[in-house]
Amino acid sequence: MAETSHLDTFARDHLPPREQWPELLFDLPELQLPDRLNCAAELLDRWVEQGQGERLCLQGAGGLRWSYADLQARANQIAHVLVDEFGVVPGNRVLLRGANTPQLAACWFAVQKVGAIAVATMPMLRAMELSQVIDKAEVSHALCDARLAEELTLAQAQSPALKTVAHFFSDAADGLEARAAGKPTRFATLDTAADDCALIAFTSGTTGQPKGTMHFHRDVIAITRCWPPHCLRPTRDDVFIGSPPLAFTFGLGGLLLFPMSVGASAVLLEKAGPDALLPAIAHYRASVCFTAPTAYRVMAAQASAHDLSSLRKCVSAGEALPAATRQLWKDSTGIELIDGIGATELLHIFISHDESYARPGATGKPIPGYKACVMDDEGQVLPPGQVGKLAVKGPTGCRYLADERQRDYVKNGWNLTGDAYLLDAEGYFVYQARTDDMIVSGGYNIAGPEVESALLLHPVVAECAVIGVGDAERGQIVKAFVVLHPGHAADEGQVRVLQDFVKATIAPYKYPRAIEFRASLPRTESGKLQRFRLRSA
Ligand code: 3UK
Repeated sequence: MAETSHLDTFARDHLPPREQWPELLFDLPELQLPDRLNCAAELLDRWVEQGQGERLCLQGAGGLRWSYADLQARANQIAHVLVDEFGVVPGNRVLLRGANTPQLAACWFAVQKVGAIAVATMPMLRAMELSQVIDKAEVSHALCDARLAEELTLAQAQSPALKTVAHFFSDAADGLEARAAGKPTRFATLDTAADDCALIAFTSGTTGQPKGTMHFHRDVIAITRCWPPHCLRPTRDDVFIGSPPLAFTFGLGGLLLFPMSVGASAVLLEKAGPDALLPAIAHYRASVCFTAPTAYRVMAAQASAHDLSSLRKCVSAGEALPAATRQLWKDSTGIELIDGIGATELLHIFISHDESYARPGATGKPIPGYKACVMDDEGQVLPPGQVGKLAVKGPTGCRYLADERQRDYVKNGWNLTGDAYLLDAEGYFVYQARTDDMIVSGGYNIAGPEVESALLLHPVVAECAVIGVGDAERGQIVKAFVVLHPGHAADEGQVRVLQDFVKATIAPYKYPRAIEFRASLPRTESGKLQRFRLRSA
């Protein structure tokens, strides 16, 4: 490890022991990075130094347009506030809370510039969840959108580690804008070690205490050199847009790091549900879109009402992309979706494809820089065609902040993502289910998402979720929760129609023996189905 520039050594002190890290691969020439590296210097300062400061960088609500130089000036002023007024020292953890806005992005870069560690949190988190994060990461400072102040104030009362909270979007005399206004627009970005921790991202885990994943400056740059140039191939003229929060590493990469790595621009939307995203694509003439599979499904139905002629590339991640959704999107826009599986533990996407080798129903192939295989429970690599555990390694990997669960995620140098996959004969990785979501019914192994994909092919089905429920005779039976498109009967006849449809689409033993109609399905803020909530219902 290079000599740290962190005066507060909390992150290094709480890394997992070296022997519990995954093996790291830096085979690609573009992953030969220097020992000293600050991701803000690379992604932001570099453009200004190269005379590109006037290029458009970020757009936000109210016609806001910031060039690279504008963003740099803002981030520099906030960096001065952090250091001069709040006494932030390198290595301190700074919590960020806000909807996606250019202001939040400026805060993120300010934290990087002073060599502190960004702990971005999902806007919907409540006080109790914020306190867990603050306590676990020993967060000392926070920058918070004033409109989301309340829950953080409640959390602060519970969590004495959090000393200072500054609000942005506030007219208060001690608000962040007022404090930043008089500060110099120049700031010398700290020369951090490439393996100094830059961010701690908490997983959207569904059970137990949240896990903090530690990522270095080197990791932030590494992900910009793997998936984007090989699968997305963005240009400096692209306009990125999408829904994932910057607190979700899918959004951080897709809406901030990737556009800035090529000198392109991004639109940061505070509200980016399917209904808002389509008109925004038209309004900003966006060319690259990042969102979840369910959003593409909803948007496909409304696409013809909007001018999407600017759109060039569409990326789906967070959940498996059903073949039906890929087809719907292609039919309504002409665009072949780029699917990719990523994980907070690996920072971003590691198996994906570009439009030329997209295969319906498959996630793709390991992207350059990463290796993947499918293993059995003993860690033996399985031959193609057999379902097992997905194992991955590459330049990034899992390092949980002081967490025993490190031993579950990393085994023999491989990251085990918790997904059941198979490798097909052509080298494509085909998603089956989360390992805990595999259904065993009457001796058959059934992957819930495969049954979901079949149901989604039926025109009355808007959304669905499939789980296993206990059954005296079969151990488990397949149960589907179905949201119908408006105007369709939720009755016994419909149940039989859907059951027969699944039997005719995939192997009949996989059909849902039980079907329950729902008005909506439980989802996380990052768009993932919460099957555990259906199981306990
Ligand atoms: C699932 C997928 C099938 C899979 C993420 C892109 O989702 C992200 O991170 P999380 O930590 O969840 C990781 C888990 O989500 N998953 C994600 N993408 C896909 N399953 N197909 C996909 N395309 O179970 C994985 O283990 O919330 C996604 C980039 C950054 C991310 N953090």
